[in-house]
Amino acid sequence: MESSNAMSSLSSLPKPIFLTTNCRQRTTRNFKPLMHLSYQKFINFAVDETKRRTQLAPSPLQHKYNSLIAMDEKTEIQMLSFQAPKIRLLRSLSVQNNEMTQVLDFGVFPTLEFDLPIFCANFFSSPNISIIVLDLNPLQDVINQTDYKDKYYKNIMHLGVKHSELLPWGGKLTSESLMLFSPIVIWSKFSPTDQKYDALYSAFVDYYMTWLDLMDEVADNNDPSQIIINREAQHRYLTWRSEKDPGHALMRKLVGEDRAKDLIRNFLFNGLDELGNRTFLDYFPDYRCDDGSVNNKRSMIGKSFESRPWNESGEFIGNNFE
Ligand code: BLA
Repeated sequence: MESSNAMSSLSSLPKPIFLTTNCRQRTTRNFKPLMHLSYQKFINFAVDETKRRTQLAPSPLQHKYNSLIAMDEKTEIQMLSFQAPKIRLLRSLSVQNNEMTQVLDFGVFPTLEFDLPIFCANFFSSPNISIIVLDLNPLQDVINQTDYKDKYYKNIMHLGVKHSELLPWGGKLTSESLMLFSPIVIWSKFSPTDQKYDALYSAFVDYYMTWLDLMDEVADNNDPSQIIINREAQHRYLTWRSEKDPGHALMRKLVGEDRAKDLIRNFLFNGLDELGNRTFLDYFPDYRCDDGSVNNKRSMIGKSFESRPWNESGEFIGNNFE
């Protein structure tokens, strides 16, 4: 229900007129202030805090991916990317349309020596609805692999309990997404209000500080077999999200098919070409059509989990995929 509302507010976007990758080219344009909700504060906090904790350097991607004006001429897309000794890629993409849409896709991918979770903040807001995913996405299966789950999540379960009070479970979602979520995931949908915005910022700060603490604490693991495991886990994650992420339809509407494909593959989920060569169907064979192509449904199982499928101690309690 909500998803069709979210998408219908986008259907008025007109056809392509203007597109640039250089932010300086648009400085003479007169952009009105955005609706008061903005995710810029989140990005500033994360970048400043990361700089305080590690040597953050611009990523080679920054040169090509920095700023775009969408085809409607009024939606701005800003991109930032960095790297650091323990960070393969920190990247942020934000979409700001002063009339209706604010989006943040902020992710941090560890270097391959570390099996650290992936920091994931994906927020979509229109005037009627905000759709939120905030998590430290696990690199390993946290439903069956308790050693990995205990290593990273046992001591931080309180975060999920605390922040899901004001940002409660958003109801049924694409069931396959659960394989990428941790027991502390915040998945929520609500009407945007100042109170929710503040709650989200507070959760973002807590989750991000926690990720940075994990980064500080994690020890190098130069065991080649562990690095291979970490590489494949990141590659599988990137493969899933680059093919099935729910934001793709909006990206295509904003910047067109080719540009969206490039942003998704080479910026948002960078590493697809470098970290492995298995295909989507190698990892997710259930999506194979009879003719060998990838089923374009987002979910083969459908939507599940009306309520939070993790209990407060991090046990998975959502056995019913219905
Ligand atoms: C909807 N985004 C959603 C939903 C989820 C996510 C769970 C609800 C629909 C569903 O059940 O799939 C987010 N899903 C995730 C994330 C992971 C996942 C982060 O598996 C990763 C592990 N959202 C964005 C961006 C855009 C965006 C960048 O993060 C747009 C550029 C838009 N998300 C967006 C829109 C919807 C949505 C428009 C509603 C449309 C829909 O449900 O299809």
